[in-house]
Amino acid sequence: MVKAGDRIKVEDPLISLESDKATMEVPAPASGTVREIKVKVGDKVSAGSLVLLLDAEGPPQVAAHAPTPVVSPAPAAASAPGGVAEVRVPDIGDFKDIPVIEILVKPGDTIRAEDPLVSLESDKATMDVPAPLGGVVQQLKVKVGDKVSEGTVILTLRTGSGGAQPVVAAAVPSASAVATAAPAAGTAAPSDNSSLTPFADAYAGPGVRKLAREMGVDLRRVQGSGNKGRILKEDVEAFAKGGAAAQETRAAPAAAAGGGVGGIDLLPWPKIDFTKFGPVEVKPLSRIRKISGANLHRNWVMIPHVTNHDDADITELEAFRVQMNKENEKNERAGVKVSMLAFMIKAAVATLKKFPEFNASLDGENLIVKQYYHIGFAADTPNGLVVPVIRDADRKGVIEIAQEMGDLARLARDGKLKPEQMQGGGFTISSLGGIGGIYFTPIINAPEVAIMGVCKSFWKQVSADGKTSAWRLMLPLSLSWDHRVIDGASAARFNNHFANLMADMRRILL
Ligand code: CAO
Repeated sequence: MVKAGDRIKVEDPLISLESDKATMEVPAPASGTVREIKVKVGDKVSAGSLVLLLDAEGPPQVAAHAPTPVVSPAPAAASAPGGVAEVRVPDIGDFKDIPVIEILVKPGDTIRAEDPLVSLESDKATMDVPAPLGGVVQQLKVKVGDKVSEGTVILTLRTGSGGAQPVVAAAVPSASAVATAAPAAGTAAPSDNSSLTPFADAYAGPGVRKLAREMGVDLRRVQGSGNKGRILKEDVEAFAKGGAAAQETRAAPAAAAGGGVGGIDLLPWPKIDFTKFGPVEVKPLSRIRKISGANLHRNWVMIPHVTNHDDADITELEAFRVQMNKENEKNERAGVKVSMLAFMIKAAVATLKKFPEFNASLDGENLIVKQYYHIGFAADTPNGLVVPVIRDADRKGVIEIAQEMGDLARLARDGKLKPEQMQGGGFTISSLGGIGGIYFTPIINAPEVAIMGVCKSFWKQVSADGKTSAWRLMLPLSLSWDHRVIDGASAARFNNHFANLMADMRRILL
């Protein structure tokens, strides 16, 4: 990455090494001018091999540097650096058919050599494919979810006039040359911003970004302690352990007087060798679970949740539903099973119309109140939780919703949901009704501000006058809401209204 005569600074990357598992950069131990390079591409090196001679400015800050694994493939080759170049997946070792998990650029973007273009994720590593040269992105040839191997064309790049010269190797990665990648909001799914990296201006390598993604850390809030503010693994770990406060303290000591503001001061996670106590099996988390885990963690920590529990009397509605499903078996709707959840989606839409602040998102000091009614429902799949979205549920009937829900739940279980089928939700229902339980505290699916959890209906003896009573079928409701946006009184009214609609769906017509 450097040549004789280059002036470099401490920690600037000098050479890249690649083992069968990872690519590593060897950083400069001191600032100075490169006198002579002692290795060439293809040479094999080990700890202690002489890499180059440096006329150092001042004493080296560290005598020898361990290589920093960055798990990043070498730059891809471009076929026509003068006009339109095809950028292909470079040699990525033994990996084949690796899914594209993020597209970090879009047509029209001006990019520089080494800017990351797409992220790939195998079960072993996350890799960014960097631009082999600068130019303007002309056309994307892959999309999120596509599987790629060495040689697959990722995009075409216009490299004509305007500073789009082919670049040798970037000697010093610039702050924008290393973008970050973090999953988008949404309880379980890459959602609205799945096509663009949300933290494009954070300066961190792919390994660090992967760690940040797994730990649910927003890299934009992390102060890098490396060269030129580069974010290191330790910075992410410190931030996740409550270092946010410590980090922000460094920037503004006065703000820290209260202690822990902006971060959580917690003990480090216990590291235990469980084999000391008995046999164990190590099972890597699925991709969905890792992404949903990071999102759920953020939502749980960042949103002041309150959950209100209530019951809806669904005695008549359940009788109607059972009767309707029986009739449907004999008519043109045979095969369409209408579930209680489909009715709940209609009741939710009508309730959101009455309480619009529940169909909203916080954006700084503004509340974005949605005028559309896209309702997500949590679906349990073998790989983890996903949240498909029924769009425009206000314009659909119960049967249509039931049908669509069935299709989406099937796609979810088969792992075939498209990102757009999990985007845009304004409110989510999480039903454990088919399984059991009475109440639970669902975690809000940010950037939404409320979620309705539902458990298994149960028979309860109810008295309206304290003298007589009757057995009624009750549906237990658990509404979690964001206390920054909603108050307890509104939440109680929301549940009340929802329950009244479930008790008598005719009220929706009023
Ligand atoms: N009370 C009692 N029984 C209920 C019920 C309720 N609230 N809701 C559904 N049931 C019953 C149905 O009547 C049906 O019984 P039969 O098989 O005897 O007809 C059975 O449960 C299955 O219901 P369904 O097929 O209609 O499915 P559903 O609409 O309840 O749920 C789906 C569909 C995709 C939401 C569900 O399969 C699922 O994945 N649920 C889990 C969601 C989840 O994990 N949430 C937790 C998120 S927090 O980690």
